[in-house]
Amino acid sequence: MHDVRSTDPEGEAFQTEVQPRVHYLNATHGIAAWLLTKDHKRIGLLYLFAISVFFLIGGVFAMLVRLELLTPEGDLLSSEAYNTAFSMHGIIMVFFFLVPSIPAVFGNFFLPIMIGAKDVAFPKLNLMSWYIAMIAGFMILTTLLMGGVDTGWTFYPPYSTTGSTSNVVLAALAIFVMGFSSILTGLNFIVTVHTMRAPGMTWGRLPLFVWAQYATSLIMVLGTPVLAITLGLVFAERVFHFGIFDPKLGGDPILFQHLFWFYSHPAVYIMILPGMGVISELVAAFSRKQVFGYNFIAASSLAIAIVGFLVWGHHLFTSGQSAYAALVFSVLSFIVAIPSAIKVFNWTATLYRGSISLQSPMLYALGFIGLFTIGGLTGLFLAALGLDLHMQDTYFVIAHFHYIMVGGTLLAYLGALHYWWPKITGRLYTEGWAKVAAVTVFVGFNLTFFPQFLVGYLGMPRRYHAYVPEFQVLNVLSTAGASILAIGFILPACYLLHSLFKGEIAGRNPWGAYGLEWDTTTPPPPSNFEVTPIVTRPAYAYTHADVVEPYGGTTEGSGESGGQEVRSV
Ligand code: HEM
Ligand SMILES: [Cu+2]
Repeated sequence: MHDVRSTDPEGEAFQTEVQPRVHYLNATHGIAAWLLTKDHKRIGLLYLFAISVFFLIGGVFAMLVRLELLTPEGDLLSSEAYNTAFSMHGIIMVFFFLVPSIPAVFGNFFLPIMIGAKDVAFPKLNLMSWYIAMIAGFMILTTLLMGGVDTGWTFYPPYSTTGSTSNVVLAALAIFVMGFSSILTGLNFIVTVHTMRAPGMTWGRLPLFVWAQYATSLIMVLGTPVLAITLGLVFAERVFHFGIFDPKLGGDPILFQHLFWFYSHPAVYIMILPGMGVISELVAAFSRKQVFGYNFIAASSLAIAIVGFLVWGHHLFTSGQSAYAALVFSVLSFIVAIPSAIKVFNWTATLYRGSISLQSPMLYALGFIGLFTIGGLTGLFLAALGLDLHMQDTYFVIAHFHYIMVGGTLLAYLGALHYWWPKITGRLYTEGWAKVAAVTVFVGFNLTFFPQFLVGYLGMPRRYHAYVPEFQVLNVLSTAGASILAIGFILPACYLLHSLFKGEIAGRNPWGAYGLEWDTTTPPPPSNFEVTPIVTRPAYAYTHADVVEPYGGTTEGSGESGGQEVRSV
C-alpha cells in the first residue's frame, strides 16, 4: 500500500504524522480489560475474532460438501454425514457469520465514529450483545460436538420436530439466543443514530454506510423476534408434543414455512444491506466523487427494509399455496428488486468519469457490483412463477444466493476489512498481496458458483450426496473453484496477520478519503475524537483535485482551516 492517493502536502502530512501515544488499543492492557471493555471499537474487534472462527468452521464444512460432490457416487461421506455437513455449513455461515459480520464488526467500530459520537448509546448493552452471541456460539459448537443437525439451515418440520435427532433442540435454542444479540445490536444502533450525532451531522449528511446500518437495524428489531418465536415453537413441538406444525398432531407444516420466511427473507437483507453501505463508501472514496444520487441510495435502503417484509411467499411457490397468493408474491418480488437496482445504477453513475484508483478495497467493490447484479437478476428468474417451478430446490437456487451472499456480502466484508484495516490496527498491509488475493477470490468464486447455475438449470437437485454422472464435469469445476477460493481466503489471513506485527505504520488517512473516521487519529483515541467534531459539509464532499480536507472542522489541532469552510458540492 505504498501508492497512496493523496498528493496534497497536507495529505502527505497525514501519512507521516506520528501516531498518538494513547489510543484505544494501548489505553489499557490485559485480557480482562478486553473482555470487560465497553469501548465499541474493542467490542467490534471481539466480534471480528469470534466470527473469523465461525467462518473457518463453516468453511471446513463447505469443503467437505464440495469434496463429496467431486464424484457422482456418495463415497466420501455417508448420506447422513453429508446432510449434517451442508446443514452445519448453512447454519453457521448464515446465523453466526453473515448476519453479524458487517454490522457487528464494522458497524460497531465505525458507526459511532462516522457520526462523530464517542460511543454507541448503550455501551454495556453492546458488550452484553457480544456475550449473548458467545453463549449462542458455545451452544452451536456443543451441538456440533454432539453430532450436529441434519435438517438444513431451514429446520423444516415435520422432519425437524419428529425426525432428525434431538440435537435440533439445542441448535434451535442457539439460534434463538443469537437472535437476541442481533436485536440488541440493532436497537443500540437505532438509538445511537437518533441521539448521538455530532453537531452539524444532519440526516442528510449521514454517510451511506450509516444509512444502511440504520435500515438493517430496523429489520433486525422487527424481524428477528419472529424467527425466535418460530424456533421456540419447534422447540415446544419437539419437547412437549404440542401440535403446531406436525399434521399427525393436528398442526400445519406450511405454517412453519410462512413464519420462517417471514423472518428469513428480510434476513437476506440483513445480510446484504450493510454490504451495500460499504460499497457506497468504497465507490466514493476510490472514484474521488460525490456519490451519485445520495438521496436515492439512502431511501432505497429504507425501501428494501420495508418491501423486504412483503415477499416471503416466493419461497413457497411449490408448497401448494393459492395461485393468487403466488401471483401477488411474484409481483412484489419483482418490485423489491427496484431499490437494489437503484443502488447499482447510482454506483455505476458514481464511477462514471470518476478518478478511479484500483486499490484492493476498490477491487472488492467492483467485484461486488458485478456479482451482486448477477445474483439479483437470477433472483428475478426465481421470482417468475413458471421458471421457479422448474428450478425450485435445484443448484440454480444455490448459485443465486451464493452470488449474493458470497459475491455480495462477503466481498463487501473483505472490502471493508481492507479499507478500514489501517485505521483499526494502525498498520498498513502489503497492497500487492492484497490485489493478488482479491483477484484469486473473484476467480475462485466464479469458478465455484457459475457452473452451479448450469447444473441446476439442467436439473441437479440440492441437498443430495450422489448425482447422475452427466453432472460430474460441472461439479469438478465447482470443487476446483472452491479450492482456489479457499486460497483466496487464506492469503488475507496471512498478510493481515503479518501486517499486525510487522506492517508499516499507517497515517491518519492513507487513502485520502472523506469521512470523520479519517479525520481522527490512527488508531483512534479511546473516546474517538480529542474534540467533538463539528460537521460543516455533506458526506463525500470530494473536490476534483486530490486534496483531502477534514470533514468535521475541529477534530484536531492540526491547524487546517479548510475544514471550517462550507463547500457546496
Ligand atoms: C433482487 C432481489 C431478490 C429476489 C427477487 C430473490 C428471489 C428469490 C426467490 C424467488 C427464491 C426462492 C427460490 C426457490 O426456493 O425456488 C430465492 C431464494 C433465496 N434467496 Fe433470493 N432473491 C433476491 C435477493 C436475495 C438476497 C439479497 C439474498 C441474500 C443476501 C438472497 C438469498 C436467498 C436465499 C438464501 C435463498 C434460498 C433459501 C433456501 O431455500 O435455502 N436473495 N430468492
Ligand atoms: Cu426470499
